[in-house]
Amino acid sequence: MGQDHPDSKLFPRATGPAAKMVAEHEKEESLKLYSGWRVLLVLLEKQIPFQYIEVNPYHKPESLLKLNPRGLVPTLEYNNQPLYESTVICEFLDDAYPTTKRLLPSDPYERARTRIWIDFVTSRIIPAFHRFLQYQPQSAQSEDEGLAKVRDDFVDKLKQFTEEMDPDGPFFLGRELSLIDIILAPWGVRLWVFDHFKGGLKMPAGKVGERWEKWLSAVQETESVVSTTSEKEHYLPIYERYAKDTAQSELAKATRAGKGVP
Ligand SMILES: N[C@@H](CCC(=O)N[C@@H](CS)C(=O)NCC(=O)O)C(=O)O
Repeated sequence: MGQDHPDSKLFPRATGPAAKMVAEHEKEESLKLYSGWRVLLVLLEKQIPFQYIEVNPYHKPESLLKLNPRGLVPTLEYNNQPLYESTVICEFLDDAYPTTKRLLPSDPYERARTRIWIDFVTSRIIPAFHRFLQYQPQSAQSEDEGLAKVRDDFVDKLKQFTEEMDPDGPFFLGRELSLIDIILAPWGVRLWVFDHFKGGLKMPAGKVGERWEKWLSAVQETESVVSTTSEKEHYLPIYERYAKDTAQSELAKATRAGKGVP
């Protein structure tokens, strides 16, 4: 896929704090990450040395396509071997580098429960996020009703996720950030897109709403998240294309076709 992809001209590089992080990880390392926010957070949290290779996923370099036939990021190169699928890579890194901070619980039941909620984020929350963001009213009446429906569906998914959290937190499993927080973080910290484009998220007040806000604040203040966030002004044109349902990423196309995450 070349320069002619409709989204290839969107600002393709990290900006602000994220640009600094990219610059700090340009040096050659045997472990190479081709973009991807979740995996980046895992690498930083676990203090694993890595080389960051920034790719424009809409203008895919040959080096990425050689490693990952799907041409998606994140893609990891580990001892000259490829790995892809963000949740698989995140779990792999926790297994392959066991001596630093563990991101999955050691208790088998809690590990399995975490995986249920990792799957919930991928199979339920992210598709609902995109159905809401890409929603286009068919008529003046459906503007309110249709939007309310996709909003409620998304909020309902966030509520279900929140109800599973440790009651005190602030993170999902308790005091420490773990993999399940990282899995949702990239979408959590970009919820402002709904205020900007879709009239707000409207998470309910009360116990669940408060617990959700506590989780979100803790994630937003986490050093690895802060240091990998780009400037809002550069996210806006990207998200405007989603909000108008004109984005041509695989995820945008899958959402339009009523499918899940690619
Ligand atoms: N299931 C994949 C999804 C990866 C994915 O959709 N990546 C996006 C960027 S976040 C991408 O590479 N998009 C390029 C495209 O749509 O062509 C994963 O979790 O790794």
